[in-house]
Amino acid sequence: MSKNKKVLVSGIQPSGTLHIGNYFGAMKRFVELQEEYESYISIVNYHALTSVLEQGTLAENTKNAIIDHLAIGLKPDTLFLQSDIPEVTELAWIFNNLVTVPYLSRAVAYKEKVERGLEATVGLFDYPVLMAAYILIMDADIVPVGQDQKQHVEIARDIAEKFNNRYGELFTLPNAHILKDVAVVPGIDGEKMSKSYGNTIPLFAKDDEIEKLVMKIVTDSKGEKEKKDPATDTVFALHVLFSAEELEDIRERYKNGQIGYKESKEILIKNIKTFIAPLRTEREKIARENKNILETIQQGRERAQKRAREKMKKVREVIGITF
Ligand code: AQP
Repeated sequence: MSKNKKVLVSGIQPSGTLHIGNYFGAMKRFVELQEEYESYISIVNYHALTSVLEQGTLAENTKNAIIDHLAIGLKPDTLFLQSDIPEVTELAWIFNNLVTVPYLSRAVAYKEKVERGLEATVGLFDYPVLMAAYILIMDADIVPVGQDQKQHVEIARDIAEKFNNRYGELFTLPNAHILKDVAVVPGIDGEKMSKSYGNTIPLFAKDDEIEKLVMKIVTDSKGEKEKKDPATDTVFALHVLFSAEELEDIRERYKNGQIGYKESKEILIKNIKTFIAPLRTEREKIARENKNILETIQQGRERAQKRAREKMKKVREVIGITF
């Protein structure tokens, strides 16, 4: 890869079945930008440990997440597991000594997860520091994420500045890369779609699952002939992602009271099925042909390890661990 390319770094937690929010919010851009940027995409299994404690589940989710990324067209040499780069957890410990508890207490995602019932472990609290270590060790210029991760990228930037001020310019300051239209994809309950909220449409859902889930999307109680507001309707928010060609027509029909939610959902089902079918076929093929999925991403692992090791050597020197 060319030295002149800017560096793109991002990741996905194997904390459940990946969904269309993960895809439009982040994964799609990994694929779209992988030639333009020198890209490093990781399945962040140590992050997932903050919410998934069953051994079998974490391993299975991790394997599935690798296959999912290959199925959407990500190149295998771009992909690796976070746990293959132990330097990330090492760097997180160093950063732990730069950030304060009051500063990290401002992290919104931590508060939300605890409010939703996740145990308030030190790991969950420290999640943004581990994320900063991963982003900074790879010297990321841009980090494509959904809106919910914006604050975490800002924390990474703050940590980089603090480190550079204390020890000299070593880390690149990263920027979050967020697209307005897909910043927060809503789930079937209208809240942010999230693996742990039970409100997702899986990225590789089967047809009958798509039908059931879309029919469950919560709407207001307006009748077929009543005027509806596309800006506040979850079904319409998903049309924006899947129904490009019909979008303006559907928008007008909403405003003029010419479409009921049932018909709107039926159109959405048709379009989601059309979108997912080829991805599902590709996924099945990859799962069939790549019996050892870790071998498939070996190059990605080696590429990322080399980069992280070089950076970490410099970090140890400037902080006085090696001399
Ligand atoms: N609903 C969403 N809309 C837009 N982007 C989203 N992302 C997640 N949900 C949406 C983006 O997907 C990337 C990977 O997310 P993650 O797995 O690292 O963690 P997350 O943001 O916490 O995702 P979930 O699905 O909500 O997982 P759980 O329930 O385990 O916490 C990120 O770029 C994220 O912004």
